[in-house]
Amino acid sequence: MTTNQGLKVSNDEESLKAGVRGPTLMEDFHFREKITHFDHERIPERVVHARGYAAHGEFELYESMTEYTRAGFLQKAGTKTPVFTRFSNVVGSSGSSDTVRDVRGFAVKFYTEEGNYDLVGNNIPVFFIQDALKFPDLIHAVKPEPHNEMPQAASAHDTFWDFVANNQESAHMIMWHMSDRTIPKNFRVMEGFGVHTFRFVNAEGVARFVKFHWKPLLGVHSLVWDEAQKIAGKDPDFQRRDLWESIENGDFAEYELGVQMINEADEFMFDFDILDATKIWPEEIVPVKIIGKLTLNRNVDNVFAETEQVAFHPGNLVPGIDFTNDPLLQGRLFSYIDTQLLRLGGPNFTEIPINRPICPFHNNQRNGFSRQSINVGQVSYHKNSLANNTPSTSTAKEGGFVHYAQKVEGRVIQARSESFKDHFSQARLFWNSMSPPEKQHIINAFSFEVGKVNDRNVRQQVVDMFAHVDFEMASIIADNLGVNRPTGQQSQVTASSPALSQANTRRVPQTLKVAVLIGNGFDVDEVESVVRTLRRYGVQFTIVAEKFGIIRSKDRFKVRVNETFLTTAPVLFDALYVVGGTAENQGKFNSDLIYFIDEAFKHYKPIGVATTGVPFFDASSAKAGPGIVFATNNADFSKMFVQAITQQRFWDRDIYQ
Ligand code: HDE
Repeated sequence: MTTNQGLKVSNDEESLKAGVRGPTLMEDFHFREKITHFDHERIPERVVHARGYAAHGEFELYESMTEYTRAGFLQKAGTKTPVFTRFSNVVGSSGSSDTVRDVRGFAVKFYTEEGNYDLVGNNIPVFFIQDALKFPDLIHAVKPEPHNEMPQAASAHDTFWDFVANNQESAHMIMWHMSDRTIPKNFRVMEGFGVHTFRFVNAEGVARFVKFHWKPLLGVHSLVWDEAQKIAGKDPDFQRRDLWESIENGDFAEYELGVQMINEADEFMFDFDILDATKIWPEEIVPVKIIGKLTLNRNVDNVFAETEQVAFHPGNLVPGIDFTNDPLLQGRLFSYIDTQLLRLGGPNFTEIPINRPICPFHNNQRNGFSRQSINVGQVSYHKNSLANNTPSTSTAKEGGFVHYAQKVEGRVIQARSESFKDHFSQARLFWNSMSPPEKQHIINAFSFEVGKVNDRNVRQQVVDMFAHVDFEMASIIADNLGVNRPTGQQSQVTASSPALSQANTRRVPQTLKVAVLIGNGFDVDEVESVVRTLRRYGVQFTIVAEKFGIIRSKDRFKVRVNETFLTTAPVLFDALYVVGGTAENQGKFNSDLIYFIDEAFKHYKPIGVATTGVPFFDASSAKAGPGIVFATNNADFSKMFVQAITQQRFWDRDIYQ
């Protein structure tokens, strides 16, 4: 151990004192250096997206995109680009909980040979507002209320819903916000979206409008709200833990990159404005072309140095990718560098290792707080002759970034385009696209969120607003909230977009987590064969019992316990395997095990019941039906159980029977 000056330290236990019971001395430089550094350990958290978690990985291109863009990392199939991806919650402080109802950030930094390219997206394809000028209002409304700093990490309060009702451009985003998308199960099973319309520009200078999508290979899956709330207490780190552990286990998070493209000539062909960030381009109208894969395969070494200090900026582009006039995007181009200057203490944050490009970089920027580079030589200006006019600029052919020569015209004006004024058609398209259980979840979410609003007038305004999306939905919500049923007209849109429903997503058993609830006296042959099948399908299992240590089967076969009924919880698993046992069919063991069954049943999860597990199942409030698989007299039990696990939720289960 040394001081920061490199001096070897002889004592790190006692400060320097005048006598063993005397006062501490000012001249104890080691004490002062250590405490001073500690006092300065915190930096301001991000004003939004404060709670985040990140991992390293790579992006591999499937097919050349030369026809559409000159971006170097999109030219040759097979090209691999290192990436750093940070997922985040928008509203909560950095110490809040993972599973709250919130939009998730999905920010990817590509370290390309042509410089860093940042795709700073969210897990929802649209946004609350259309113009960046309104961002501080939105965030002030959704953050904890200023007079009492409550509630933390939640949109269920008066100011947020007052904002919504009085800023109706939020309608489409609110439908997504009330859907299962804002309670993703973990980062590995959520989509990502660039949200804005960008441009691809090819070597000939031909441009196309483009939207970016990340599609998880495991499908899109969510928690149920009761589960999300309980996990927030049982394991506030649920989603970061999942990412960390999956990567440690070699189960890398994988997402395919898709692009939707529209020719410049077709800009006005749609019944929405393609520059409006409150609109999607339905995939059925503009197909998503899959062009590559992101794999997150390495955890960070140090969360502060990497995850906290990473600085994303939608303005970090490479040649071949450019902006559009989306007014939300334009505003972001100012905000991100501005916020990094405060958060990271000056203009040299690009020199922090996680932010540094992997390609060489040279310019005449100098000095500032915490400068790392030692720039040599006499010259720090352009143009010059003393250094042979270096660093020199590059032409487009040499790889220089040349802004797309977009034609602009018009009057300087503060106004919203007429084409941005339809707020309800796509909100209704989203509603039309939901499966019946998804619709019910949206109604429940509205009833919960707006039910937390104290002001009756705000409740009424919300109900009246969402009658424009669906009259019946708003009427049910009105009844739940104890306000008047709405009057007014619902949108006439009848179209739907199947791609928006999670009911149509991919389902695979790999990496799903099963709790094996077990006690002494189980049947080893039966359990072993099930566990073998789970392993074969990549399903993970945890042995959960009343106490840590060893559990013994009827014939004294030993199993080591991983978790106890106390240290874990049913909400932390995707499915249960109820083995029970014979010896302990009484007291606390019974009631703990039955609690697990009741919870998993209520959360629509698969439950496999071993022969020895039947008495426990019978004693619970769960009933036989969808997703409940019994081993008794069932030669195909293991297979059927894995099928049920793969299905993940059984929405047709009647949990109120
Ligand atoms: Fe951000 N946003 N944002 N945002 N945003 C920030 O930058 C901002 C928006 C997004 O993991 C801040 O470094 C404005 C849309 C992500 O580090 C800040 C507007 C989308 C992250 C900021 C938006 C995003 C941020 C805070 C309205 C999806 C976290 C700290 C025009 C496409 C990145 C920081 C990370 C972070 C401003 C809207 C995504 C203040 C003004 C739309 C994923 O600069």
